[in-house]
Amino acid sequence: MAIWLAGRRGANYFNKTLISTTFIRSLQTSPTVTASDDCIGICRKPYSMFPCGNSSPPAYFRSRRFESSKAQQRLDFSSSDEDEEQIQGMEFPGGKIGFTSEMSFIPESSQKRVQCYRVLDDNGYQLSSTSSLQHVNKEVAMKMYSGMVTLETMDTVLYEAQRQGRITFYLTSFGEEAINLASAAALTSDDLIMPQYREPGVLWWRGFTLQEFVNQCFGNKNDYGKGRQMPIHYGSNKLNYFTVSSPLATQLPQAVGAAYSLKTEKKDACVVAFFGDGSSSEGDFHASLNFAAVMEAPVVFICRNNGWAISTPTTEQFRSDGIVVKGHAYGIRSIRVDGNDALAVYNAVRVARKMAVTEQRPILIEAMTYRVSHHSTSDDSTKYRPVDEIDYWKTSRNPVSIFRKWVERKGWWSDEQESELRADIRKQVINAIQVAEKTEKPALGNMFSDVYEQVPLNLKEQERLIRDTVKRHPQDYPTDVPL
Ligand SMILES: Cc1ncc(C[n+]2csc(CCOP(=O)(O)OP(=O)(O)O)c2C)c(N)n1
Ligand SMILES: [Mg+2]
Repeated sequence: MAIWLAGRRGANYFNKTLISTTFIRSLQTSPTVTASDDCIGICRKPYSMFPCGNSSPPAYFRSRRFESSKAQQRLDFSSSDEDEEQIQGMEFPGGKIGFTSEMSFIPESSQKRVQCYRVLDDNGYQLSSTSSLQHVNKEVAMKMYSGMVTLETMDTVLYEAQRQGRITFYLTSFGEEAINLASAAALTSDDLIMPQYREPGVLWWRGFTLQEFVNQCFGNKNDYGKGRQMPIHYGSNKLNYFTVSSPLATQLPQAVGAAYSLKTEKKDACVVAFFGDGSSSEGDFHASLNFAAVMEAPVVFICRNNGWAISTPTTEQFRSDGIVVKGHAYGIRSIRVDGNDALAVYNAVRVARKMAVTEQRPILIEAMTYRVSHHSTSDDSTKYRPVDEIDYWKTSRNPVSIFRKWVERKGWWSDEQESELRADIRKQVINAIQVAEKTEKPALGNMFSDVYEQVPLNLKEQERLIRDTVKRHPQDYPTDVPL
């Protein structure tokens, strides 16, 4: 459990350097290689990719991408202190590469792990070296904090509701409240969100009401998905939040496509795709990173590395230093942040968003955190991980408490306000449950609509069968689902 151990090592483990220095540069910004002097019409150099040793490809080789951007820079082939042999590089497909007589394999991993950007320590004290950064103002900070408390409270009440048999399934975001709310705060409402499923706080930030969340979980007629999805599969066209989809990582290639579309339309917005460490094992993740890099799509990938994919720990998921190094491999500027530090997440997402939009390039953020809850109501995580590990993250590294200490120290929050807020939200969620429970379900016919313009014969047949069955066994059919 590398993440857990790292956490135990305490604050010193985390880097204190400024964000601007910690984005892993995907591309060097050295000037492009110029045409060789000895070119006399036919290039004498072997393996020269292009006639005349010209570094720029002829017209038929050039990309047909929408538009080249600042992101499109060529890699420098050598550094100044390397030997003569190295300097005599040659053109290969993809650019000039230096030679070396030393046979050395690139090691499978670097000796030092990529450091983690943070602003606050575990006691909510701001690290001195981060003072030059502009932090959130009072209004934004208090909305972030209220959102974190709302998410925590909604999760507690709806989890209980599932245990009471009132809803079929639930999944909490305990331990990941900072990633949810701080990333949401750093974006604009025009940015499109492609969620995985543990990011409802982003939707709350944009104005999704507690009643809307609860309607979805109850699958009543006011659920935008018309009761056709499992609970927690939220979505909102109005709020630019794509509907959660159960198959992991499918949102990632869609995010790149949507981002490319924003690029062609010259929109002042980006796509923000959330995913877990487990999703990074899907082929879709790799295809998406490569696709985004090559197409220079304005997409911010935010990986919530919470240490677990249900019962699979990250140590069984990959051998690399987490997710952040994969960005580098695909040519994407990347950063690792402390996902339990709301200010670090806010700063990193804000800068990432700006780079994605103004430079038209993808950015990858790996937010280190821990899934404090069981994976979902279908899981019991004490069967595969020690309870004291869970408790450690719940108490010593709780993102809500860390941020609360910071806002309290600023004089923006008090114990009275805290208890008032928690009681008020609990009341609101319980009230929303009562309303949602009384609201009738979507009519039966909705099961067969909205996918095909012309309902195909097999679906028509299925609808006929179910209606016949209901007629024959009305006592088995729920009374709150209109026919
Ligand atoms: C393609 C696919 N494979 C497997 C699953 C089953 N599954 C659902 S959630 C999950 C774990 C995902 O872990 P991670 O991406 O780390 O997200 P987390 O739950 O930790 O937030 C798995 C394996 C799925 N939904 N889709
Ligand atoms: Mg995970």
